[in-house]
Amino acid sequence: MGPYTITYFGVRGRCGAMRIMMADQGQEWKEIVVDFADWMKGDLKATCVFGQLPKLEDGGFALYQSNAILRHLGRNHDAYGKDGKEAALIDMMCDGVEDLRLKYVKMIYQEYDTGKDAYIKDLPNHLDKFEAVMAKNKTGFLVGDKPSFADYSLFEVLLNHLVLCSCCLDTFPSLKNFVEKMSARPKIKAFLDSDAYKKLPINGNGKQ
Ligand code: GTB
Repeated sequence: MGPYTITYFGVRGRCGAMRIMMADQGQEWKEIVVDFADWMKGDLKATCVFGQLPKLEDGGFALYQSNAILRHLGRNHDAYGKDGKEAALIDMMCDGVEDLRLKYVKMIYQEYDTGKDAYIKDLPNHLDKFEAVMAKNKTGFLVGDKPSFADYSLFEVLLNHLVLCSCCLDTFPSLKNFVEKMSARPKIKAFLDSDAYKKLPINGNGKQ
């Protein structure tokens, strides 16, 4: 497998989770950073299956859609459960994270000024579902006893929500413990401390 190359804009955005996952797995990758003004010329867009980024290249194999990319990395790096049932549960949790991510993205890009407070008020009604799964599994991960691609996706979305509202996990002890433990994994810690991570804005419009 590999070498891996991510083509994306200069933000964390839809590539945050896959970068954290590759860092934690000790997998190197290259980045092609696309300037949004260049993107607007349309030549690169025309080559993308859905007219959007990110794109992951795995050697000569090109893949679009961030969650398909996470699944591909999950298969390549043994982060997709130990059997078919665990894989199905990991898919379910990844789709649950995607539902939350879509709400977050809508608020950030379309309703930040008018909808941020209501979003934060409603957030516990979404986080409590992840808290229940995490508390029930007791391993510190959503499914099984080691991180899957759904854990990396949840971790990244929680990091973004802690920037939005620093106390949002205070009533969710299992999620708080999860974020602390994931942040302390040596390769994740090194990545989160790196300029490559810190210099990138979370979102393309500067809101966070
Ligand atoms: N379902 C897809 C996935 O999960 O990969 C969604 C991908 C997506 O929304 N891609 C956006 C895109 O390609 C970028 S993420 N937009 C360009 C287009 O549609 O023509 C959001 C985003 C917006 C703006 C910036 N920016 O200005 O730097 C960065 C990221």
